[in-house]
Amino acid sequence: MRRLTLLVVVAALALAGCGGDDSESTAQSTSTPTETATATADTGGASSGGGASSGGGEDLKIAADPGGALKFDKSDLTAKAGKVTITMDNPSDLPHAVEIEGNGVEEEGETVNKGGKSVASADLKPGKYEFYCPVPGHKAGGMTGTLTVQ
Ligand SMILES: [Cu+2]
Repeated sequence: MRRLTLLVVVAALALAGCGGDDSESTAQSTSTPTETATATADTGGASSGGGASSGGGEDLKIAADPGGALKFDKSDLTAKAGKVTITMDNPSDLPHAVEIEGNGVEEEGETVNKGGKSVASADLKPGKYEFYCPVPGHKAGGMTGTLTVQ
């Protein structure tokens, strides 16, 4: 009986511990927009230069493979809901562009040659989107990735 009681106490303590963690993480995920914004800004802030400071949204930067491979330097992007802009640098000898597509959105940037920048911008709600190079054959060749909007 004593052992049982001990076990119960230990279990209760463990549960209490878990419960505390749970409510904390729940509070974080459902917290104020300010807190969420701060958390996301940490990942995007370094490259966006503070462009995402007001009204949500995010400025994202990617680049085509400089060696001419059919890929971007990133295959996963994350942004806050709002006006999301993807700017793609093209350091390769092939023409490339960037397009955002998904959930009824389709925004295609200009196709640019070496040294150019292709920009696609759209007002995005939370969800999963695709970004890819719309130059024929390039998406199929691997020039594609996932954009997650939170
Ligand atoms: Cu391309």
